[in-house]
Amino acid sequence: MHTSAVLEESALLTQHSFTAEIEAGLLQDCATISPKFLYDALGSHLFAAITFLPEYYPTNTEKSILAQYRNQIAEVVGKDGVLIDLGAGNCLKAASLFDSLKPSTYVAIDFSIEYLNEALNQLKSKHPEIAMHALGMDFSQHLTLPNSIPMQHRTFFYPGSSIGNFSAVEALQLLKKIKSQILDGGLLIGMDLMKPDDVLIDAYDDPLKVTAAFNLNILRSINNHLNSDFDVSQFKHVVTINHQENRVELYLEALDDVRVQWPNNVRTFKKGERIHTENSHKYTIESIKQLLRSAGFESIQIWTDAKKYFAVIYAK
Ligand code: AVJ
Repeated sequence: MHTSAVLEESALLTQHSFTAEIEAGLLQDCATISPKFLYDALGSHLFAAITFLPEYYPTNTEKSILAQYRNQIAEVVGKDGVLIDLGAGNCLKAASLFDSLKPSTYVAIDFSIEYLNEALNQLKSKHPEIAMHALGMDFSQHLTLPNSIPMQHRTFFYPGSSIGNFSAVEALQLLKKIKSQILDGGLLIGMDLMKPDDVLIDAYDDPLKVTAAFNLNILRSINNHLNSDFDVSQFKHVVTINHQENRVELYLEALDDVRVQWPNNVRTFKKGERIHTENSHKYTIESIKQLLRSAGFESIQIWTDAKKYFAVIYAK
């Protein structure tokens, strides 16, 4: 009861600020939309589809690292704890850890609460022994857990290199926030490593065009939030690699001159003009250690795959 009251309240607060946030981004010279708006109900399903693409190596690689080192990971995490899943999505990754980590409580947090509830209801019947909670929130803004979630023995699970969406400054802020909510537990996080450009381009511009659909869908998500009239067919998915910033960048490029309007405002895009929708930062073992140390983590353990495509880290 307490949890749902908290949820409704935060949903009201955020609804208002999203309009202003989206509008500000669209009106900048170089228009931007925050990647969190990729994850409406359809977007969450499209992202789930991406994770099944053979070209999208992060999910499969992370999965194989988690499987290969499950015993070592279970050892450092310990049993009977509270597993807090940041950006839980379809909850499949966390669920794959249940047998080895044996959590007593599972807290799934995601921006898209409808999608999360769908996923969690299925999981509940499979694991009646685990207390489960779904929280719909934008944890990059506030990471406040209900008082009913114990403080002891928390493991924050932040897989998939989702942290890669954030700039170095934002990532550090979020990691500090996570650290401040850990007493005797830790953080189990997945982070993507730097690799050849062609591998990155294949992963983010796949031949089936699932990622293109995922990226373009953000315009429909924005239409719903803002009451705007973006026409998806007037834009195309573009991927570039920024070597200075060590990241993949996603854009939507206007195929023609485009005029978009919403209550009280309008924005025109010239042919070729781009809207920036996502950054996906890539790390090195050294930059991972540096980032986690700056956030206050003292003990850092890293597992990786043979190709060194991806890293799973336990930090406390
Ligand atoms: C969920 C942020 C980790 O950056 O790889 C996948 C999102 N975007 N394909 C990523 C994404 C396009 C994904 N993260």
